[in-house]
This record gives sequence, C-alpha cells and structure tokens, in this order.
Amino acid sequence: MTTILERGNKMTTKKAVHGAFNFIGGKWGRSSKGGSFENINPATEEVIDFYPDSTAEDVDRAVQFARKAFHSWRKVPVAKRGEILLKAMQILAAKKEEISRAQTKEMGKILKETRGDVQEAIDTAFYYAGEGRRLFGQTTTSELPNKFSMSVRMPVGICGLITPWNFPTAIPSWKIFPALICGNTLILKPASDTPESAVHLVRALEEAGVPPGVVNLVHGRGSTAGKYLLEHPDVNLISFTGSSFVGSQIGASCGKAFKKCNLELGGKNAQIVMEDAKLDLAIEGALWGAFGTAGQRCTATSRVLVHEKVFKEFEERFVERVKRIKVGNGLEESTEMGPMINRSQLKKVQEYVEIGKHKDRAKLLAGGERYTEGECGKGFFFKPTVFEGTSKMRISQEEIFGPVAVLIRVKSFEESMEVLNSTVYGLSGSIYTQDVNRVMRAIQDMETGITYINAPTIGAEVHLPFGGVKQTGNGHREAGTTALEIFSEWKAVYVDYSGTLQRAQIDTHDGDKNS
Ligand code: UN1
Repeated sequence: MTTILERGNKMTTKKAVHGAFNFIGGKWGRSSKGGSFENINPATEEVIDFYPDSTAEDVDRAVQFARKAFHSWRKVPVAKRGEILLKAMQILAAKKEEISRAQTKEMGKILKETRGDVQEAIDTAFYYAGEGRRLFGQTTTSELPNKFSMSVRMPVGICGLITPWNFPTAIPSWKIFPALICGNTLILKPASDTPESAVHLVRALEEAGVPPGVVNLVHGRGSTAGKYLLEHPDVNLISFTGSSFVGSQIGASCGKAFKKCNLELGGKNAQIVMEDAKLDLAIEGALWGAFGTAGQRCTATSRVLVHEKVFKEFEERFVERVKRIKVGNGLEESTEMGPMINRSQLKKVQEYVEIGKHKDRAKLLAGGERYTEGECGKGFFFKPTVFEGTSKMRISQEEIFGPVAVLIRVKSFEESMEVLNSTVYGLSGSIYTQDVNRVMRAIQDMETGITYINAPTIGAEVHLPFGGVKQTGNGHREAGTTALEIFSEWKAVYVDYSGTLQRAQIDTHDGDKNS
C-alpha cells in the first residue's frame, strides 16, 4: 500500500458541507458520503469555505464518466478541441482579476504573482490551441515499394492529474490543456490547500463547451482521493507535480500497473554569482528567485554560490535588502512576500532553520523565525531568512520549500559548477557573469533541465520544456511540444498498396515486380 502525503496539509475533515464543488460527468455536486474539508486563508487563518472530501466511490464515478466520454472526445476534430481551448482562454482572461484574488486568498502569494499564475494558464491555453493545428507526425519512406509509412499521435486515454498548491491555476493548466488537445479525458485532483483555483479553471472549461465527462474535478486528500485515482485500474496516465518523496511512490505504483507516468518533483536550485557579475542585477535576481512565492517554488533559488572576490559585498547588500522585504497579506498591492501555505509547511521551515543553526552550524544572517506580533502575528508567516553555509550542510542539500536562502562561498567557476551539481536534484540553475566562455560552459555543465544566464532560477515560459534531471523527475518535460509526448502515444502506420504480400527485412527488391 502506498501512502500519499501532500507537501503540506492544513486539512482537517469536518462535517460542515458547503459547496457543491466536485464536477463529475458534467454536474457539480458533493461527495457521495458528504464529508468535507476546510479551505483556509493562510494569511488570516480564516476558513474560506468547505470542499468535498471525496471517497473511492466519487473517484470511481469520475473515472467511469471520463471513460465513457473518451470514445467521442477522441474523435472530435482537433481544430474543434482547439476552439474550446481558445474560448476557455478568453474566459480566464476576462476573469483574471477575480481568479487572482481568490488564489491569493487561499494560497497566500501576492497579487502580482497570482496574476502571473493565471496569465500562465491563459498562455498555456493559447499555446495548445495552436498546437492542435500541428500535432505533427512524420511521413517517411519505406524499404518496400508501393508502401507508405507515417507516424501519428493518438491519445493515451483517461488521465489522472494530481496537482500542487504553489501554482494552483498554472500547473493544472500545464496538464489539462495538452491532455485535452491530444484527445484525452481527465480527472483533476487538485491540492486540498487550493481547491477554489481549480474550481475556477474547471468552470472556465465548462463554460467554453467541454462536453460532460471530458473534464472531471474531484477534491480531497492525497492519501485518499489521490491514492484512489492513482490506483484506479481504468486510469491510463498519472501526471503528478509535488515532492520527490511522493513522486517516487507514485512512480513505483504506476510502474507496477504499466501506467504512463509523468513526474515533476523537487529542486535545490542555485544561482551562481561570478566575480565579474553585475552585482545589482545579481542581487535583484537572487531576491526574486529566493523569496518570490515565499520560496515555495520547485524552481526557487535556495542556494546562492558567490565568488569569494565579491562575497562580502554581495552578502552585505543582499542581507540588507532581504531585511527590508515587506511581508504581509498578499491582497495588499505593496506586499512583497506572503505567508507559508499552511501550518505544517511553516513548521517544516522552522525545523530546517533549527537544523541550520544547531546541526549544520551555519551562520544566520537574516530572519530565522516566525512573526509573533503585528499583522503577521496571525497567519503562517515566516521571516525571509539568509544563512551563510557550505555545500554539504543539510540546508544546502534538502528541499525546504520556504523563504530560506543559503549563501555559499566559491573560489572558481569550476568549483561553482561542482557545488551547483552536488545535490540529488536537477531542476533549475543560473549564472551571473559577463564572460561568454563561462556562459557556454555553464550551459554545457549544469546538470539541470533549465538554465538561466543573467537571470534568476525562476521564470520559465510556457512554450519551452519544463522539468529536470536526477530526482527532479522521470525524464519527461511539461510545457512546449514536449508535453505532447506525455499526453499522446505514437502509432506507426504502414499502408501497403502493392496488392501482394511484402515481407519487411526479407524480400529484396531488385526488379520492379510490384510496380
Ligand atoms: C514552480 O517552480 O513550482 O518558472 C513552477 C516559473 C513559473 C512556474 C514555476 N513559470 O517560475
């Protein structure tokens, strides 16, 4: 039996049953057993609403509807499917502000960022609507005469999408839109910390004309609803974004059941600052990379590797700037950083800070504690934290997923590459330098799926591959045309119009008997 834990879980199952927020077979409804869980605003700890704590029966119904809808949806011309995506894009664009505000309320990140999150879903819908007009395969030659060969993309079938709370609109959209354009039907199980964002996204798809059963939404816990979806025998594909710990259990379960599986997992991303870097730019980059989304990004900058020649200046200026970050409720336009998603995530960050201070014996330069009074005294706020440490420390090796950056001194470009590559993860890396040779060597030597030059470790765009190497994933890439590889299966097609039996690898064609 697998145990599916979520990255953080503020959920407590309560009897109060408010909204009809599951969407199964084209109808909004509650869980069959009527259980529900709280959606909490992490900045105020207030309950926003209650969502269905779905059961195995709910998941099974959703899968049955998805299976039924698959037979017709896969045959809808892809241009028509693209039109529906475009409509969904327009609806999301029209509701961008409303959805962004709802997202800030339930997730905590600042409005500027939730607007970016919703924009990313809009871009993704637009991009895959266009990809539908391509979905290119190959037409190629045959080794035999009067025979035509090509390859075409086919849908995979029923997709189970299990998504995280840190990008509650964008990440589901990375999975939903390519899945739909390829002709799949799906069940989305969004993170229990951010259920409302998923409702907005699914409503946009419903309004855009997605037929009943094609998109289903089932709320609940990873350990129950997520697990049922993962283990349901009629689900053909699982796409999961979350921690490497959970990802490895999901991968093992899919492996046993021969399910296609795409995993986007953890990171311990580093920004390198060479001695010739433009320091102003490098400081701004590290600030944004480390404390954007309060560090709750897979691509967050959790290590800054600074050349010893500029270390002191960088450290002083960076720390001074970090201490001035305006922390507060993300709904205020002037706020620069919001809270942690939930109490358990806050606790995890606190624990890592203790490890940093007492076990690793790193030097604490800023932050290191939660707020006890003022506006941030309530809610799951933690002070932006900076350590000076070394590469082998636990705080330099393990994913914290919070506003904690470790500055590490390096002596050379070579050492910076070695340190950058010295973790089990390989998602994103960045280097600030003016030296073109180092730039090219960094592109070559960083063991990451994403490499930035003179830019922070965050900020991927939707038309390029997103994902990483090592324990960051299982070799797939979301976004761009690479997501089509996840959500479609290749079929090779041979059309023999010779009227005779032609045997590949056996018949030799010296004459023209078949022409
Ligand atoms: C994440 O890091 O968890 O690349 C997702 C970015 C965003 C997506 C990040 N477009 O920063």
